[in-house]
Amino acid sequence: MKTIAILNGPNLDRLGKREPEIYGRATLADLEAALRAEFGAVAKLEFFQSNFEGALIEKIAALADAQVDGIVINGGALTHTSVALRDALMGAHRPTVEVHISNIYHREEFRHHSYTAAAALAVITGLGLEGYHAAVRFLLKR
Ligand code: CA2
Repeated sequence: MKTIAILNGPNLDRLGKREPEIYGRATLADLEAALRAEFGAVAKLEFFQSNFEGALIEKIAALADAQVDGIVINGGALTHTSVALRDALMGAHRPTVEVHISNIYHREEFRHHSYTAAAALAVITGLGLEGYHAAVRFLLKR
């Protein structure tokens, strides 16, 4: 059975609790339940959220050492700021899909650039939480 890690960065623990017009009403726990409902029988899913850049970097290194089969990452705002997160993903050499709930290209210009996208096989932006499902499906099929 393949193992797929689903990583969420800063403030995504607030999903469903604020800004529903941008991010919807579902919580991170709802997302985990929905992904487990769709993929739980065919994949081992590992969830991790942190508001700390270093914690995400250490998690990515641990996942690389464990040779995880795929990484789905929504780095939150770190997407647009963190060379360190990009280096961690680059160094992990694991198949990675970057997900954004909102369409970052419909938003402020500072969100249009992703430092981490170059470390990903694909970027999904604007599909809401469905983007995580598409990312896991893609990683399991390849
Ligand atoms: O659209 C996305 O998924 C983002 O990665 C979300 C980040 C944002 O900085 C990126 O530009 C795009 C922000 C996540 C904050 O999420 C919240 C959810 C509910 C309430 C407050 C923040």
